[in-house]
Amino acid sequence: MKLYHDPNSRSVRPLVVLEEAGASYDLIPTLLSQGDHLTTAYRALHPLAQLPVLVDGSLTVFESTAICMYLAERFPDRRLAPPTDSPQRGPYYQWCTFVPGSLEPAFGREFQERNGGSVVPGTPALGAVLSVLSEALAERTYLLDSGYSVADAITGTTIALLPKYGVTLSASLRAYVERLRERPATNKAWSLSGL
Ligand SMILES: N[C@@H](CCC(=O)N[C@@H](CS)C(=O)NCC(=O)O)C(=O)O
Repeated sequence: MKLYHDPNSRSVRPLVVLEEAGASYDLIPTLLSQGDHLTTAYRALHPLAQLPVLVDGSLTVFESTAICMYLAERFPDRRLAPPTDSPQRGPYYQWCTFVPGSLEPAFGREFQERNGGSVVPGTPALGAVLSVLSEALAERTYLLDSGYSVADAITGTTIALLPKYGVTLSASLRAYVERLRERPATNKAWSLSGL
């Protein structure tokens, strides 16, 4: 299994999952700053020439959320997703897609507003999105009542990065990041990525 990785990119999310899964994998350094993603060989793996990409034998998967969810199914014994017949499955899908569906657009809005740009109608404010997470995590250890899942790898890694962009986290979100950092696998992946 190979993960194309830049420590300053969304590839940190599947790196956390690979570590949490105890998978054996090769990290293929692909530095955006060096243009490593712009080669013909890399474009053959990702049609938008973006990170991350996972190659598992003859299978290639892009989109960081999809890779994380794929890895949860690929290593079922590690219980990184609730069972398919669990009522937690709905909240699992909800939280796995909350970062790409709500948090990333809200961060984009924040960035546009800071630079005096116009906002895409219907995009929630970053503060509102972070409040939703903050309230959910004030009541539970991880996003799902059933325990840790790849939804936490996706969300926690994103939240942990936000202070680097000048975003202040609530006490609930800071405590969540520290709880995740106490997990040896997550800590290893984050440390490898300067988090
Ligand atoms: N929705 C995609 C977004 C991928 C993405 O924007 N990747 C960034 C790095 S975090 C990238 O490769 N940027 C370089 C570029 O677009 O040229 C995902 O989650 O994988």
